[in-house]
Amino acid sequence: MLHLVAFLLHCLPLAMGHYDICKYWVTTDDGPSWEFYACQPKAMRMKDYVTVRVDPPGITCGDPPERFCTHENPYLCSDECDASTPDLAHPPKLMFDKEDEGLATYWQSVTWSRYPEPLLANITLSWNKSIELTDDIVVTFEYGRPTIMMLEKSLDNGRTWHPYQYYADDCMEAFGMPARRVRELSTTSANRIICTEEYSRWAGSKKEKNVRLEVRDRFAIFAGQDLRNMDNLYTRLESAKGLKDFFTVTDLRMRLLRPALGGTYVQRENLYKYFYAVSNIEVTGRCKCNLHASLCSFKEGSLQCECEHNTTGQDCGKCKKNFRTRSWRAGSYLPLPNGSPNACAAAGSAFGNCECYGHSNRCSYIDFLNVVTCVSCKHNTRGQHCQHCRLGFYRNGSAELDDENVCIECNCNQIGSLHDRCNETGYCECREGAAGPKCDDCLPNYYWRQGCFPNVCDEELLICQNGGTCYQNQRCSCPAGYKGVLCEQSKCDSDNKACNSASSTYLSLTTFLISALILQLRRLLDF
Ligand SMILES: *[C@@H]1O[C@H](CO)[C@@H](O)[C@H](O)[C@H]1NC(C)=O
Ligand SMILES: *[C@@H]1O[C@H](CO)[C@@H](O)[C@H](O)[C@H]1NC(C)=O
Ligand SMILES: *[C@@H]1O[C@H](CO)[C@@H](O)[C@H](O)[C@H]1NC(C)=O
Ligand SMILES: *[C@@H]1O[C@H](CO)[C@@H](O)[C@H](O)[C@H]1NC(C)=O
Ligand SMILES: *[C@@H]1O[C@H](CO)[C@@H](O)[C@H](O)[C@H]1NC(C)=O
Ligand SMILES: [Ca+2]
Repeated sequence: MLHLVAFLLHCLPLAMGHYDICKYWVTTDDGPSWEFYACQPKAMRMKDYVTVRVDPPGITCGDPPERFCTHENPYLCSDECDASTPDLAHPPKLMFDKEDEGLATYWQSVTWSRYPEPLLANITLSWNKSIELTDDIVVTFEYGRPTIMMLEKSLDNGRTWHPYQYYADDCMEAFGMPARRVRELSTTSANRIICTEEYSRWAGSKKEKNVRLEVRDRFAIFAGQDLRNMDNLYTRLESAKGLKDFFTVTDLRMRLLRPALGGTYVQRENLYKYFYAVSNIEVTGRCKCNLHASLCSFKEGSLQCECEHNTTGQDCGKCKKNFRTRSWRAGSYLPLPNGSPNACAAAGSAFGNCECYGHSNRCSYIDFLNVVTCVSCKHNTRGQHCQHCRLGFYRNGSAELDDENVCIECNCNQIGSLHDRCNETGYCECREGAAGPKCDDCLPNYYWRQGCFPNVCDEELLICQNGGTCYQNQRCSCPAGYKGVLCEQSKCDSDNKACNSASSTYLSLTTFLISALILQLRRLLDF
């Protein structure tokens, strides 16, 4: 039996290519059974599955119709863009059509009639699916490449964006970055974001049309010039943090920041020759299925992995229901050459019958109790089956037991609450005077100051007397001559001596001031 399996493992990769199959039916002396492998879909032309958005509105030429010229023929401005005439229209979809031999079809922007205001356009490509790039992104510009542009990417369907590559005829001037080439990068900098001048210099608009994001050159850092040593690349993708994500996108955005100039400066008297025209955007990649699928299909407007290994989700990113005995894991390229499937396991299939709801992948037998129990429950769970929440956490009513979010932290206010436990709806137990689910509020007639204290004064019942004012419910600030918590006591009542001396000082001060005033008045009058 071992011989046969070994034979198959040895032969499959040669026959089938790398990581092409998820499972294989093997017949052995013990009868037929499945062998499972790490697997990934084939690379595809991703432009066939993309949705595109061009910004700002009105940036596409032809509405109203407009004339334009080319850099080769700047004074023969006979070309016309007219959105209402199919032959003369240049809508965004022409960046993704099949090019017939010879004639290029292209999207075109309005001309730079508003110079010196910049001519800006964003082209956003969305797949609603994680994609792993397998070859260069190649953008083809008719009539000259932009002198400044940048490429951005998103990994979360456009919620957040990150720079991918900068392009300029002068990187320092445009972006304050030194110009670099991908070929200068090393194994430790293979996912560095660079600014390149290679695709932005004027070379005649017919000669150099392409702008690239060099995926192959980055692969070559590990796999060698003709990508012969793919094993080394796969090993690196597995171990180097962030490297795999560098080649993964859900969306791409080209920010066109300055068109081709055809020379060193802009000719204000002929702005009809400045515009963007993109005839093709080639994106080659495969669906990211976490090495759990060899097929990816286009269903209901989106790409979807056809998940194996009892995984599910758009990217095979979780275990199927009832297959959550272990936590979900991505398949692995290692060990070479077939990788590890890291399949999800059905309850009962692995460790006797110990269900851990996916919060633990270890069970242990406790001899003197004669039970099997989950070990090191994760996601803040505890219990024999990781079915309870740890102290200080409570059960998330809208999550199932095998959900990572099943336990929510109580978050009791440390000062306001008696302890950090809470009840099943997240309510903490409050100290006297404290209130609210987390005990971070005070009951009425209490004020907060490192805990809740009863009001000393307020505007209703505990009013400061004799013209005193209540300071933050904590104390009355009393006028001279009064004291007591609510300024209810006259100082004279309680201590006559203090009272007299205070008032005599007061009197003599007044007398002094009046005398001084009279003195001043006399001087004025004498003058
Ligand atoms: C292009 O997208 C960026 C965000 O990445 C945004 O700040 C900018 O305003 C957009 N430009 C246009 C012309 O829509
Ligand atoms: C994105 O894909 C998911 C899963 O296939 C789907 O449910 C959703 O409707 C898609 N969204 C859009 C905007 O197409
Ligand atoms: C997935 O579950 C099915 C049904 O229990 C089983 O036959 C199959 O072997 C499982 N696959 C893997 C990779 O574990
Ligand atoms: C409760 O679980 C749901 C489902 O997983 C999740 O969307 C939600 O964020 C969780 N609530 C909290 C407070 O974590
Ligand atoms: C939790 O405590 C709050 C406040 O005391 C109470 O209203 C709620 O009914 C309690 N929930 C449960 C499930 O006991
Ligand atoms: Ca085209």
